[in-house]
Amino acid sequence: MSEENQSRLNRRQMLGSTAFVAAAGAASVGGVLSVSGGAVTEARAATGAADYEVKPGELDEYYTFFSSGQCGEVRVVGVPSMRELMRIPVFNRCSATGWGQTNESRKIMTEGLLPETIEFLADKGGVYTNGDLHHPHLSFTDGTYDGRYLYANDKANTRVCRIRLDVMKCDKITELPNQHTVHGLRVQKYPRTGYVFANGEDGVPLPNDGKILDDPKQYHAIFTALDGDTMKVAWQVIVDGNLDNVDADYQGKYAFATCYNSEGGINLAEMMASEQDWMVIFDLKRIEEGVKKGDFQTMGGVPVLDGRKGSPYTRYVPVSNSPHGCNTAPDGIHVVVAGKLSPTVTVFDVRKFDDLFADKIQPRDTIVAEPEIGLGPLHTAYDGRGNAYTTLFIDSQICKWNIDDAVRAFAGEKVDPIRQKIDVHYQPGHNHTSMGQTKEADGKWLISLNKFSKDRYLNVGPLKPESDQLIDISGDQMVVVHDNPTFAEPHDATIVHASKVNPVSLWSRDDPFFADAVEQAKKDNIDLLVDSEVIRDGNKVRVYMTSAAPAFGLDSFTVKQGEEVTVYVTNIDEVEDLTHGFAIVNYGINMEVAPQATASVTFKATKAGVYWYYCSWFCHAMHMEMKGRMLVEPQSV
Ligand code: RUQ
Ligand code: CUA
Repeated sequence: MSEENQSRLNRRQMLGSTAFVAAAGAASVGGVLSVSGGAVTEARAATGAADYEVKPGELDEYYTFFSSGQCGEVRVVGVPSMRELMRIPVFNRCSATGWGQTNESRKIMTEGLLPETIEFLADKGGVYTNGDLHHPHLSFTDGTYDGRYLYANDKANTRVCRIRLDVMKCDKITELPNQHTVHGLRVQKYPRTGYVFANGEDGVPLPNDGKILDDPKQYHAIFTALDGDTMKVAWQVIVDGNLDNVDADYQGKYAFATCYNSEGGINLAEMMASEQDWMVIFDLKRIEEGVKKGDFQTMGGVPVLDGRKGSPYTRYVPVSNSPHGCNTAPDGIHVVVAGKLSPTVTVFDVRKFDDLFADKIQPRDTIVAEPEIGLGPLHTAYDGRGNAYTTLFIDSQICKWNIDDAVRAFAGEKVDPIRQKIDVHYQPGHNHTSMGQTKEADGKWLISLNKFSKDRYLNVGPLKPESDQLIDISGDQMVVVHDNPTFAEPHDATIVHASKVNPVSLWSRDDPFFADAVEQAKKDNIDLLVDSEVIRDGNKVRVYMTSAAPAFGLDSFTVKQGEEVTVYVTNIDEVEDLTHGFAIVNYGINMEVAPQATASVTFKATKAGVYWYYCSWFCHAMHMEMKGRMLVEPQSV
């Protein structure tokens, strides 16, 4: 740490960080203007506490889409209240909604799997039951969110998902061939999404069929671009090293990824051996031309180009060992790569990438700043006023620094880019600003996603929650205004202005989500909104019933032991927020049926006897009575 930073830190510690910040805030009461980094902003009053409170009945200004790590779902949270609004199951199974059990969800979970995975899962229930969802990112049009989709990765089983933001349900899951894990995920920002970029982290033999095992020289990591509209793989590129995080420019020309393990090692010592790793830059036009020219091998049914060092498709820029975060600034010019093991961040200027690919400059010539900001820098967020906010994992702090000042300091001027450091509790990974990953960054809020909560909350045993902290960044000084625990393990979050997302309240009857059920009903001459009927089709039984608070269309239905039963429930209530459920006691079945939706589940009636089914989502004063009986005749009868 520089002497100046040290004295800054000492001074702050002397004052006590909270008292210092409160004092700084108090000075701005009454709308006093303060000047910060050349930008004049009206500082928020006092501690900001009055500003973050969302009173009962009031709505939040932002949606925040949180990942949930090894829980495998996406969580929707309101900012600034930090209230959890919804959970969207994706790679997990969900007891409340029937995700992983309904035919509609199972189709989404299985149709994008590779043939070998379908075979692998055949005796395991047909679907993966875990996922590790790290990076949720919305679709863009012209540099900002368009409210269509949210994409996210599954690090555990190498999948990419898409969530429809109109109904807040996952509608596509694609497993990536050739690749072994997908870690970083970002989307094309311009002209639109477009591509979804998925970083392959681990290297394995290609193909990974057991013929090559303990020969790490023949392991390769893969970079994938999916088509965000079809969710099919557009192309893949073989790279050197392990890809970590990825981002894209605002021009639609390049994607770039941090890359560790340039050594090609297979254990910690080997992976950390050399002083430098890389940022890898992908030239999208050249890659598309390469695909057109046929400069690829087809592997796993997709075009795979060779993008290893020396390839025309990529450039490898040396940066300090094991870089991590990779974040494009809303100015459309700067990209910040976090040093992790180095106390520095490296700032690139995307305008120099054309010259780099034209071999007019050297890789390191694309770097325009490299400020030392603190220990363990991981991820960077932006306020749209020229400032960057980088998490310092080891220091347990957020460092606010000015990009232009860092560039000037790199050019030799005597200027300290650091504006402020604030303690967070504890060990932050990602951080995020409101709209900060778009060209519409508004500089109001920052969330610090802290990996450890330690003593911050009531003790709940050896397994502790994580800790999210909301920080007001609208004024001259950052102020922590709220913190809350979160369950495993939100890696990442995207803060989106509420005006960008417009969900519906009722399903449309022609929604593709349950189109299969509608089609089957048509074949069976069933009007799903009217009829409740049992159709027998050989060894298969299709049970159609409506649900309208507080009754199902059928009081009972009868099947034979051993028959394959599909129950289709249609919620005919045309009422906002009137969701029904359908659960069968001792048959392990439950699903959500939201207003105007049809949901279906298929099972074998292996147990004879009387089985009550009931509505599992509270819908009416007589919700307890909303039930019926499945009568399973024993096989011998
Ligand atoms: S990574 S803590 Cu999975 Cu987003 Cu950086
Ligand atoms: Cu229908 Cu509860």
